[in-house]
Amino acid sequence: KLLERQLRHAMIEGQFELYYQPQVEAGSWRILGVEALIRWRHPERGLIMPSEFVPLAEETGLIVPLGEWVLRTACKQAQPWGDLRLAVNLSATQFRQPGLEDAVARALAESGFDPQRLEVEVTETILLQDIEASLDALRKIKRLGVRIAMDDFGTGYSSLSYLRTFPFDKIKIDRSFVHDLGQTEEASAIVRAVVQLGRSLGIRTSAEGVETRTQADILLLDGCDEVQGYHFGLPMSVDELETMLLRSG
Ligand code: G
Ligand code: G
Ligand code: MN
Ligand code: NA
Repeated sequence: KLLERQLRHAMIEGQFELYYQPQVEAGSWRILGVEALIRWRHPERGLIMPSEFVPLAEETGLIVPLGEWVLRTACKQAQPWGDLRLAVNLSATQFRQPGLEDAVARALAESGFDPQRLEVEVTETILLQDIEASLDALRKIKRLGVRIAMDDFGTGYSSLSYLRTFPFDKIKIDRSFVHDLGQTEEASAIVRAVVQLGRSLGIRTSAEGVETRTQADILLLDGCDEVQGYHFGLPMSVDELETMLLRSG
């Protein structure tokens, strides 16, 4: 209850910030885009990570207005970043609320952001609720020209049929598989299988949580299209990202 009150207060006071983590093309190691990740700049406690407040924001429904703030802010901030793509995380709770596609459309319109540059990341938890409603919302978002990525792939009950049913453009292989690359042959076999699956369905594959050069090299050999992780860049503030973009030309 206390945390919930603090969350509401934080929204009114504008204590939330977005950090951005690079998403990189395998092989060329060029930055293709960034993923927006929310942070809470608490006046006393400092920077608070999403694991400490996003679950409560989801339970209380606060994630709906907060998620709209994320969409609007990310589109506005990323607008001047050339043709960099922008990935934004959406919670299952946001799909339970009608009008998610309108919120996406408004964020795009307000900032004049090219819909082709936007990608929304969803986890399979959206599939555990009203599938028809989620599918309808995803289709409407896709009709705006926005891409859809399946986040944390392989962690839950991911049924292969969902890949056929839902209009995913990208699969993000969960970092638990990436962690074991170079240590177990099975991890690489799983990555290759997901890449093959993606290719036969026309879906790009990305790997999360890449922390070493060895992991990156194996992912390239296994055929992953994109990589993301501390090895290529931490989530960073707008200032840090813009400095990095200037340096890399
Ligand atoms: O860096 P990291 O600790 O930022 O993120 C932890 C988790 O919080 C990730 O699973 C991520 O998907 C989630 N998360 C980060 N930012 C957002 C956001 O803006 N909206 C939602 N719904 N989840 C987010
Ligand atoms: O939306 P998602 O759950 O994928 O959010 C990404 C999360 O992964 C964020 O918490 C981010 O800080 C974290 N992350 C990003 N790169 C790495 C990495 O290389 N290693 C680990 N362990 N976590 C990472
Ligand atoms: Mn994500
Ligand atoms: Na993820």
